[in-house]
Amino acid sequence: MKLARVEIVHLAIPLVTPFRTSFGTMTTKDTFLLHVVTDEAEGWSEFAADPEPLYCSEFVAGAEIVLRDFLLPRVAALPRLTAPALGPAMAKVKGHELAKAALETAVLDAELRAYGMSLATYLGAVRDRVPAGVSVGIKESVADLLDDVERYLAEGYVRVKLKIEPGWDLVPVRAVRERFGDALPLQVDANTAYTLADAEHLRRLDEFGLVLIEEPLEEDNLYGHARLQQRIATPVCLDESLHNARDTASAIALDACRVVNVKPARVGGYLEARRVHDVAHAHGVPVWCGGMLETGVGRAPNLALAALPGFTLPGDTSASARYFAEDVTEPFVLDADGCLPVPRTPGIGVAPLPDPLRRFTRTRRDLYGGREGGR
Ligand code: NPQ
Ligand code: MG
Repeated sequence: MKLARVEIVHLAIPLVTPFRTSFGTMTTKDTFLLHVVTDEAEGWSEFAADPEPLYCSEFVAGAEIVLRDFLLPRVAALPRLTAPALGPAMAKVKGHELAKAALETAVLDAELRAYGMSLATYLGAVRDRVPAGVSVGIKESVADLLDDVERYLAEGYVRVKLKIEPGWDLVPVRAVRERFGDALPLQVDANTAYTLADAEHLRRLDEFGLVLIEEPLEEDNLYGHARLQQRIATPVCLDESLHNARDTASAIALDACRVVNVKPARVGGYLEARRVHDVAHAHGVPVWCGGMLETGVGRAPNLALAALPGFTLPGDTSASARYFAEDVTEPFVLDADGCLPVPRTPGIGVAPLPDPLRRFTRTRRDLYGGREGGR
């Protein structure tokens, strides 16, 4: 393939309800899609982060510059454009995994469309449907939280994740356990809100039989997570801390985590995400697919990944309606068993629909080629 044009499409899509985590409150999904045009096929992807660097250090405006000035010139210089060549071509640019993932995914979508192969087949999927969990934000009151959880369970979600922070942990977790019973697969996500000094407090979560506690401590504190794991029975799961397969192997060897959250964007794309899966699965460590409030463009390839054999826990791969009244693609809808279908058509299996795309678009620019031409 030969790269002809790369377009950035900035979107803003309202969320059905504000989503509060320990790092902030979101009311709109405000991000961009990448549209890659080659001589053989076109591809789409979604940048996973927000306009503000609160979940991770990357953010929308920074990613646009990194793509335009540092990543695209390297990728455009490749003699032959193919997704597996992108990682090595971009490796000298430090960090920026989410920006790299967006570019690699759009190129991979185009490449697989040219072959007529689905991403699920390419990655080695072994399932046609994947069970869906739901991530529930921090609420104004426990009563509000119980209402939300009840509604999600009625919709069919098979496991619940509660966002926690200091001051919103033991009480909401106890309330959900008491109301919905011990059989409900329940887990919590702190998004780095605690320190190792909170170990005794976090140990009090042990009595609730949680599936896991996700990213309790600082992003760059593998040692602290290992120390914490020695003091609590709840399995520690890492999200923000894991940026590639190598640091995942280190975390497992240190016993800093007993479960792995894989977000393809956080590890630089689907090829590295498969390697993260492979290393965790080889150690018998359960893997699940995280979520970044993606539109259908980001959700579709996550479902393909979540169909790999090591994804033995339900992910945050929720239905479109969990976040959006209207999606930019055909919506993903839960089936009667609380599962979502794995896309099976070529590439990521979806593309933005022209009408919603037009209505949700803020701006479109060419980052490479085209009229405004990159470099
Ligand atoms: C997590 N996701 O597992 C993340 C946090 C998160 C579904 O809980 C914009 C960009 C909004 C990144 C919202 C879930 C986000 C975001 C939440 C990340 O930690
Ligand atoms: Mg998380």
